[in-house]
Amino acid sequence: MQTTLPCGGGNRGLRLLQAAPEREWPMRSASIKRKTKETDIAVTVALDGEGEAKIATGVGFFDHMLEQIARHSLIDVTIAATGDLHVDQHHTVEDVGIALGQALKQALGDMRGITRYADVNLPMDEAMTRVAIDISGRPYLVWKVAFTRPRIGEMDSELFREFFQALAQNAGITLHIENLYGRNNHHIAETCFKGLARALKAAIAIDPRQKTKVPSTKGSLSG
Ligand SMILES: [Mn+2]
Repeated sequence: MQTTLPCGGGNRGLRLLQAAPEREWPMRSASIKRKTKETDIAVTVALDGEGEAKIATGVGFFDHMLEQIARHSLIDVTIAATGDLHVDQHHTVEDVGIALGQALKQALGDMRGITRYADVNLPMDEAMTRVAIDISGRPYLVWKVAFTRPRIGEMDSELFREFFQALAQNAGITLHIENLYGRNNHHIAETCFKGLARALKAAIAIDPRQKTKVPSTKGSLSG
């Protein structure tokens, strides 16, 4: 019996395929609006973005940190937040963590194809922070970070933990952040955010060897 190749023109069919590459994976994105008596927040994320950031929370140093998340995860992030900053920064920082976490969770959907686990050691001058992440559907934060100043810029240092707690809880991720050493409080804070960004970038990346599968022997990461 004679076999014939489906494409008679040599590798012309292959070249045509290469000339019109199609996106294999739909853009993973989400928008969240969250309004309470304390804060009014709008967040959008595009996981497969280029790290574009449009951030305005009314807390300058916090904006600087949130921009690091976008820039180093390559997630496009917009955050517009107005809050009761006349009380203090607590509600605004925590509620941005809640809304950003909800947006990440919604954008990840059923988590099909993701790498799931990632860890990074993130240096900045004299400071080093380790961040490990499991996009598990099970929220948990381990926070081993100490600051020696009550504020960085105008931001209250104790609120960093509140932000990461709200983010982990609402994104449904297990998140371990440990500052291994460091002296400058600005550097220590920045390594936490950049470390989260780089770990997130790796953990949400689609693994081409399992792109149709949820990375769990349970077959589900819904928590
Ligand atoms: Mn900085």
